[in-house]
Amino acid sequence: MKKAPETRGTGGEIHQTAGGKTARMTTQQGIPVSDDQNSLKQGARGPTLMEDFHFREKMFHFDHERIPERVVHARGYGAHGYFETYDPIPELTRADLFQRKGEKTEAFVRFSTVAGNKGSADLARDVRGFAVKLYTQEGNWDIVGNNIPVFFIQDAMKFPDLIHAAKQEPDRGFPQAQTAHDNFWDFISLMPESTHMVMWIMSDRAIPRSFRFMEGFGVHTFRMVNAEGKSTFVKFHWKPKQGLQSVTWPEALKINGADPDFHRRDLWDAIQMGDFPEWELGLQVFDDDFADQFEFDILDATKIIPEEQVPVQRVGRLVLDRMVDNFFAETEQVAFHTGNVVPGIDFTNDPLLQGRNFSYLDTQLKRLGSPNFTHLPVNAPRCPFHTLQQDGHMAMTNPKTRANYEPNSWGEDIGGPREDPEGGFRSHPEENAGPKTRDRSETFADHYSQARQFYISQTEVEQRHMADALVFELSKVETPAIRTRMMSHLVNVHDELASAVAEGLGMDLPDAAEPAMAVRTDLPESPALSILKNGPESFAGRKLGILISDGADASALKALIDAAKGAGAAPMVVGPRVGAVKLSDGTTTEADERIDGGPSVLFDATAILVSDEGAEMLAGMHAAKTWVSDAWAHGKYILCSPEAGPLLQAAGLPHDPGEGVARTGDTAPEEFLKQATALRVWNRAP
Ligand code: HDE
Repeated sequence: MKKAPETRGTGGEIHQTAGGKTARMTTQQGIPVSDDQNSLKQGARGPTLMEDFHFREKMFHFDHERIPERVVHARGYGAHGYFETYDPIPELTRADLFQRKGEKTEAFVRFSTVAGNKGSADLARDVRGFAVKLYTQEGNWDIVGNNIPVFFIQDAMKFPDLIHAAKQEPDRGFPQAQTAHDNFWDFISLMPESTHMVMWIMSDRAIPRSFRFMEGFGVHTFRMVNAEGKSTFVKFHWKPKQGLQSVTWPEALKINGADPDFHRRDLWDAIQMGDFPEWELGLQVFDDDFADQFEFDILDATKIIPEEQVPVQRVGRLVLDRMVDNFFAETEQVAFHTGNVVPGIDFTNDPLLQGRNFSYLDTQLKRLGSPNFTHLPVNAPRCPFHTLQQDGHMAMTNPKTRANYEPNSWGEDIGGPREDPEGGFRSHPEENAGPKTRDRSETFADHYSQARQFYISQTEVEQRHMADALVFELSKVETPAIRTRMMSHLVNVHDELASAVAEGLGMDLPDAAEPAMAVRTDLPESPALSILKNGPESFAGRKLGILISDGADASALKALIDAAKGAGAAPMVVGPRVGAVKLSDGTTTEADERIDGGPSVLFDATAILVSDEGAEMLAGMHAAKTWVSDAWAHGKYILCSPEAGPLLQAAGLPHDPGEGVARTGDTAPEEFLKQATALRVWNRAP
């Protein structure tokens, strides 16, 4: 029988090793493979033979590639980096990583959404996970936080209910990665304690521009304990050096279609370009006296401590400078756990934190399938570690000692590790007493005052976005009684917000839900809670989309690209084709994206550099018109060449486009980028 013609490509099978030689393909057992294209058959058209161990092993392994995705935070993206300590803080904590100025501690961070499945889109309206693993010299310390400093519920008992309500409804299996459905709002409207969190998730915090432009929070109150055993309360903050930035909801909807991996790609691009994102670790430090006189309970995870009341003290910086080598090995298998604390860090009795400390090990065992998940490189400590734990599935680092028990009378070499009563982790000896009870403390009863404080701390634009978000979400709720119940909580938060939402829904304002405690209207505005009041100081780290056509002014294009790079931004050229676009001086340039593949919604600011003929040609293209009309409608800053007129008009822009639209002859590229630091012209943005 004739052999089928060779179908192998010329590039795919060449795999270079570090030494420059092509690596020889083998099975998992190291047996060299002669043919990876065809299974072993009895005759070319005959049955496949059972003895084909290569086929069997390959298929067996493939069939077992998937592990259970995380029950929450399934969709995530991780990167490596380091934490660098500013000044030592031994007075606060004995934690080793804070003892030496300039010390660098290896770090791994995983960002995530909460509700969506692993394959869901990045721009879901959702909380973002911000989980940091610090591989310190005294063990791994995980700060498993979010980009929002409060949570929906006060007691871990309600977590499964919250997540069940937020995820797809169990009978129909949808909606995916959305809170805009009956079950979510049904549960939320029956849980007044979630009202403060509702304000945050209905704000633009829930649709960040990227991971690089969002804050992180440890949420709970933790303790720091110094060498003398003195404990101080602490809340953890991650402050992005890039400034805060979010997108708007109409943009989020479009981004999810144009690039469902928008946040992943953003982090990948930035790190590959050497533009390493940074956050400063901030501490809000306070003592028992403050805790006693503070308006709310510091153990209640639905409350913040305003930064204006307890300032955030910056003690180090986190830099992400390396992407993973392999997504599965690192990002998928990384196992965070709130219980991973080091000497000098300790817990409080926050009932949410206590519940979390119990939960995370279960989820890791379920996902990773073995109690030895700590042997995986991404999870293993970087400092020496010695336990007497042994065996189990996939044990890779069993103790080498004779003794696998303790106490033992074996000598130093084979007697195994010994406890360290002085240097080992010791829990803060907090005294607790009281009856065994399922009560919730009365100090947790105020559910609306800080929700109101959050609302009044926003700019008008942000307040409008919150009202719009509530109208969008509640419009997707099919059961009127749920909408009404939810509205009854909003009435307690703020009249203006409640009225705007009621109007948007076309319903009358219901009576206010009976608050367990009177709503405080005396809490002052906290500017730290607004995104727009904490935006970037420059256009650095942002993306500029430059739409060009054949005949575009070559020198204007070069000047703009140079200026953007000089400002630390990433210019991207969008053209009618990705291949050669011919410029005014006869040279050609390649576009990074074709117009429909690189819509303006993907960029922070835009430029339209076209020739007379180019403008006419693009004015007849739907994708080009949408590119321009979206840039306009989304309030983007736009720099255009004088020839762009016909395209702007075809896209429906007014003759005098007003603020935020500059012309290349009148405005230098550097000046334009300075203006674009404001990111949006809000009076024309959605
Ligand atoms: Fe989590 N959470 N959580 N959570 N959480 C998980 O652990 C849980 C909570 C957070 O990138 C799970 O490894 C309970 C608050 C992040 O791998 C699970 C409660 C905050 C991540 C779990 C909470 C978080 C998780 C699922 C209520 C912010 C992703 C997969 C008491 C402070 C970590 C996993 C990563 C993941 C339990 C509430 C943050 C099931 C029981 C509050 C960032 O163990």
